[in-house]
Amino acid sequence: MSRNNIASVKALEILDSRGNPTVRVFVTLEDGRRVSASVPSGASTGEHEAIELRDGDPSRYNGKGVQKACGNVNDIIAPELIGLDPAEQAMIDRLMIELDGTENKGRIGANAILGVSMAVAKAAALNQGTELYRYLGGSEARRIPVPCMNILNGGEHADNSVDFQEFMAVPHGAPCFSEGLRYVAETFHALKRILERKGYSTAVGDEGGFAPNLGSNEEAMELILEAIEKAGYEPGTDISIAIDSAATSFVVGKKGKYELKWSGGGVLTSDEMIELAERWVEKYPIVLWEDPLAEEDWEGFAKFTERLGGKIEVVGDDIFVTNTKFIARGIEERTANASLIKLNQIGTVTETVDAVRLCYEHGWRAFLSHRSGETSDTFLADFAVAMGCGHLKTGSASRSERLAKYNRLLEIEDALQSNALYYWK
Ligand code: 2PG
Ligand code: MG
Repeated sequence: MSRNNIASVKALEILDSRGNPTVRVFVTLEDGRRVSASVPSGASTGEHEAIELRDGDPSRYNGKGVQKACGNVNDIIAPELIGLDPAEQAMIDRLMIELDGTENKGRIGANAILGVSMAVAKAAALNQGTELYRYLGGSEARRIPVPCMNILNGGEHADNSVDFQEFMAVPHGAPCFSEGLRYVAETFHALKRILERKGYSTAVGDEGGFAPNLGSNEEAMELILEAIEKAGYEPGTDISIAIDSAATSFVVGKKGKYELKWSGGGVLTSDEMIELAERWVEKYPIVLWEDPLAEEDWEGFAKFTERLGGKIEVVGDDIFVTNTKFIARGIEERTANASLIKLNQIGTVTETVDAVRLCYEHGWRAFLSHRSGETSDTFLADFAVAMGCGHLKTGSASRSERLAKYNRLLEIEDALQSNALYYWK
C-alpha cells in the first residue's frame, strides 16, 4: 500500500457552543483525503492549564478571536509537518512542543497545537482504514464508558442559585451503554416534568443540564432522586449521582475558605466542606465527587480522600489539569484516587495518553471529559473507548454538541456488538 503522508495542514477560526471562536484544523493526505478536528474551551479553568491563545483584540469577539492561533498553525506548524507520516503521533507532538518552546504552550497556543494533534490522529486512522478508537486503542479497545450525564447545572455554567457546577446521573446498573444512555435520558425528561410542576425554570446551562433557581444545593439532590424514581429506576442500584463542585470557582482568598455565593449559603472552611460532603455521601447514593475543594487546597483534598476515598471516587480536575507532573504529586500525597482527563488542559494527544497511563499504573481511575465550550467534534468518544476509561462526562441529553459524543458511542457499541464491554468498576 502506498504511504500517504501529510500534504497540508490548515486552521480555520470557527465558533464553539457558546458562540466564542475556537480552532478547527484540517489535515489533508497526499491522496487528497481530508480530516478535521475542533478544539473545545473551558469556563471553570485550572490555573495551570496549557494556554489557550486568544487574540486580545477588543474589536473582534470581545478579544476572544483565535486568528493568531490559526496563523501559528498555518505559518509555524504546517511547514514542519508536510511530508511526515501521520502515524508518528508522538514525534509530531514532541515537534510541536519544541516549536512552542514554553512550559505551558503559551507561544503557539495549546488550542493551535491540540487541533493539529487530534487531526493528525484522525488522519492516521483514515490512512490505515481503521476507526479512530481502534487506531488509538488497538484491538482490545472495547470498553464503552458509563455516561455520567450532567442533568443539573450550577456554578459558572449557569445563571442560577446553585453553587456546585454539575450534578450527574450515573447509570452503572445498566446492562450496556445504549441502555445506560436511555436510563439517564429518561431521567433528564423526568426531571424536566418535575421542574415544570414545581414552577421552576427548565432553561438549560452550558452543558445542556437544567439550571433552575433552587432554594439550596441539597434541593438539587432531592430533585434528581425524585427524577430517577419517576423515570422508573432505583437510586443507588440502577443510577447513582456524581458531583463536580468545581470548588476553585467559589474559593475566597488564597486558601481554605469557600463562599457558597450563588446560593447565599455563607462561607465554609475546607473542613466544613468535607463535613458537608460526608453528610451527603451518607445520605445520598453518590459514587463520584470531582473537585470538592479548590486547586490550591492540596491538604484539604488529601483529607477529603482519606475520609471518603474508600467509599467514592475522588476526582481532581483543576488541581491536576491532565498534567503528569501534578498527577504524580497527587499519587505521592494521596490527594485523590482519580484524575479528570481533558485533552485541551495539556494540549497534545500523546501527553493526554501519558496522563491516563500514569493513573492506571497507580490504581487510579481516569475520568474522561468534554469542556463546557464544545463543538460537534466526536474525538472524545473514540478516545474514551481507546483508553478503556470506563466512564466519561459529556453533558446532558440536550444540545447537539453534547449528544454528538453520546451518539458516536452508540455507533461504536453497535459496531462492536457483543464484544463491547460495559461496567462501572
Ligand atoms: C469541568 C468542565 C467540564 P469547564 O469543570 O469539569 O464539565 O468545565 O470546561 O468549564 O472547565
Ligand atoms: Mg471539573
